[in-house]
Amino acid sequence: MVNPMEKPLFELDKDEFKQEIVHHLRTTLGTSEKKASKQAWWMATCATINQMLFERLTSTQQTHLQKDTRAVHYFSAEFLMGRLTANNLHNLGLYKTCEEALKDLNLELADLCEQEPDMALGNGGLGRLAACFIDSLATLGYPALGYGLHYEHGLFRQEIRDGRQVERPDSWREYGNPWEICRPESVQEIPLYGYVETVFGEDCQVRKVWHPGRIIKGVPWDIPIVGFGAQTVNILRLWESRASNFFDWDVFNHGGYVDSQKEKAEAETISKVLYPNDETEAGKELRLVQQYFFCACSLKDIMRRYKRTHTDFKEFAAQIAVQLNDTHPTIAIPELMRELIDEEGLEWTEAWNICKQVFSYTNHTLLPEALETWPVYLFERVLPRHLEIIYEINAYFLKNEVDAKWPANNEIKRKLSIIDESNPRRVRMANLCVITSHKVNGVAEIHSKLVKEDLFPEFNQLWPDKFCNVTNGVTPRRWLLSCNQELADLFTETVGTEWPLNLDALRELAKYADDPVFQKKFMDIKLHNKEKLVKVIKAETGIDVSADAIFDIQIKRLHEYKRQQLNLLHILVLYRRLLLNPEYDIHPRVFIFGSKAAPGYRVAKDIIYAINKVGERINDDPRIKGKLKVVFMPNYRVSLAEKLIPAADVSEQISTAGYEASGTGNMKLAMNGAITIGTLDGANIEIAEEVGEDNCVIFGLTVEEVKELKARGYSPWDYYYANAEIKSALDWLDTDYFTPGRPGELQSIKKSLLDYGDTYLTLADFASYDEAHQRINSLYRDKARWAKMAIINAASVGKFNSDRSIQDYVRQIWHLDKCDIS
Ligand code: 475
Repeated sequence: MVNPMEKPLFELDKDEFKQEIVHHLRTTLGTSEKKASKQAWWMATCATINQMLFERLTSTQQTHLQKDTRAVHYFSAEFLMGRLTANNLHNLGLYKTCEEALKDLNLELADLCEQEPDMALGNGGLGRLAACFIDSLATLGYPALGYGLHYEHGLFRQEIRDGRQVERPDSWREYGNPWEICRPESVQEIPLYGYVETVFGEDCQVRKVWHPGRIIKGVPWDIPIVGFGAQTVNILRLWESRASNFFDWDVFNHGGYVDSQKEKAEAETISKVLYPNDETEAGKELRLVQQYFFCACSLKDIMRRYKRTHTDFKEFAAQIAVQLNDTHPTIAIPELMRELIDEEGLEWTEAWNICKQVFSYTNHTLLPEALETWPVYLFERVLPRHLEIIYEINAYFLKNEVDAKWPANNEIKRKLSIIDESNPRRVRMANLCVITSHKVNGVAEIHSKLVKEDLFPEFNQLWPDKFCNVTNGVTPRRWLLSCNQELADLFTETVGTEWPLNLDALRELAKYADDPVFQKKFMDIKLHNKEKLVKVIKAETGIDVSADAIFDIQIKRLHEYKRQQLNLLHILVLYRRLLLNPEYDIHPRVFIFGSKAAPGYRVAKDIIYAINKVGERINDDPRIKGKLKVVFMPNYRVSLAEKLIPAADVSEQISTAGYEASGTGNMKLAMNGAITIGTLDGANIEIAEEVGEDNCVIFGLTVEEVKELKARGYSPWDYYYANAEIKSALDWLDTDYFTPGRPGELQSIKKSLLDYGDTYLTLADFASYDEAHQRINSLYRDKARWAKMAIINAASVGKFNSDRSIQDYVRQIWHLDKCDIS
């Protein structure tokens, strides 16, 4: 059945599509139908899609140039794109046409899509948010560019060996990637290192001249970003570092082949790998160089494009908005100052006024270990001119803003200064962001409130209008239409074709929430998705699970604040209850985890090990009759999320209140009809508001209660001694029960929860979490009740469409106009 929603934009029918694929197989891939591998078929399909994509890309770019549109430039060290084939087909309105064309060739589109490696150019939430946002910007028809790094190796591939995480390199473009286009005509040269000279010019002006020690070449790769409906195709531009030709030749001509190779290797190192740290600062020189490299390339590119239609900088701030995705691209601020003053000859205040209008900053985390600071000595060596500019901005700010508001208050000056005067002195990137940006936003209501009140209270007093909230969102095209096609078809049948653009249209579904016929259709699809996942689980882990069990899913980066250890502790308690009482009344449950740990984060890796070891014992224990299963899915990534989310019954969102800025997996899971078990943290609060407290299961301490408990002095030992089940479960980890012959292997979990003070209040929330799970258990037993809850969840999450987030950014921060593409 052809989905009525798809109006093929390009009048290709199935047969023509088929001819094109075969044509590309022969002429682009140089093979034949008889010999072609799946990989070749996939590439030929992509080449066919690109024919249409490029046509729209060109018309979009031409129109933007002709109309001289204002655009937003989304600067992000990460874009977690995942796979693009299915997504591009859906957005072009050609998915079903392509599927049928391939069927005629005895090929499965879904199967070919599996050939595509994930573009894992990000760590987690922050990077995936950037990917959803550029999808929404194109869908809504806003002129926008994404700017980032063209990492040769994305986030590591995770293997599990004897229960432990092993990191393997990711090579997403080993055999070429059909979605990227190299643009040699837009190469940039980026200076680094060296020294600054003060010169007296012929015009009797004193000037700063930076004599760089190295020049690196930046090569842009464009990924076309097609909006749903394919009117607009924007660009994601990622910069690859290479040795500058100039340097190569110099050394090479003097016979220094080896030296020139070294130079080449060093230059290429900059965009070689993504730093695998999430929510922590890398603090490494290479990281600073990466940040500067992509920001400098992007700003030069912006200026080059601006100059196509302008001769001075008077219109610059009216034309250009730059959004800083966290502090990682902060160096763009002094770089734009430097370009405008040193290269373009503007006055300092002129340049500063432009910067203040151009930049805005999104904060994604309150964790102190994530707030970037750089040693001054490092800055001095790598970016000497930028350090001078930062000093000037700081002096100007402290004198004109801080001293004016709090005269002669050195304590406040010390706190707000861009320079932390401790030893060694450090540059605080977040302060530079807040001082420059015209808007600073958090990513969920509660988070934005904490940004104002706890993280930047004095800045908020100085500029109360600067701070705002934009609650995160996710694209329903990828996270419902594409990943859960059966459910998408049911929704289209029921409420019409409009919902992928206006997710609020799904509100209509609530009318059918009590209808047994609709409930059955809805739950049959869930069951079918679970059956598909059962096969994936078997293939990936060898574990047998039943689709009749409750699929309880926690998928996110591994971090103590996200509390995978709370989930594990609860599993241990359930297991013990079942051993003590084989009749213990629970509906069979499969606990599924997917998570990567930062390679240097010991406790996080120990938690992965513990989940696997506890899982092995539980999964093989005949005494509990399959009532409990624990599955750790290796190598969690976007494409795996697309299989897990449609199959989830329960969504675990159990961070300590006040620590998860927003969460976005919580939105994707609710959108696919999973019931949230969650704390009042991040966007969970807003999800609970939208779906109603009856349709999710909330537990645990609130932000205020967490603060009070910490202020009172929290001792996990109190809970350990007061709750016999907690005590038994934790003591169990000291034995060799889960690691036969090797006692003590799991002790670091217990240590972090007791000896090291349980920073994230796992034990304090345990009883409440356990009680919440008992509610889940009894709710699930009532099939009609559960179906109703699941339907209401899917019907109520319109707010969490990333299109709404983008509209909020446009209204509050970017002030863009939509642009029709002819
Ligand atoms: C929050 N990543 C989520 C999501 O707003 C939120 C940090 C340093 C270096 C590399 N990556 C990071 C993050 O800080 C991150 O992913 N933050 C997440 O941003 C989108 O939904 O609550 O934890």
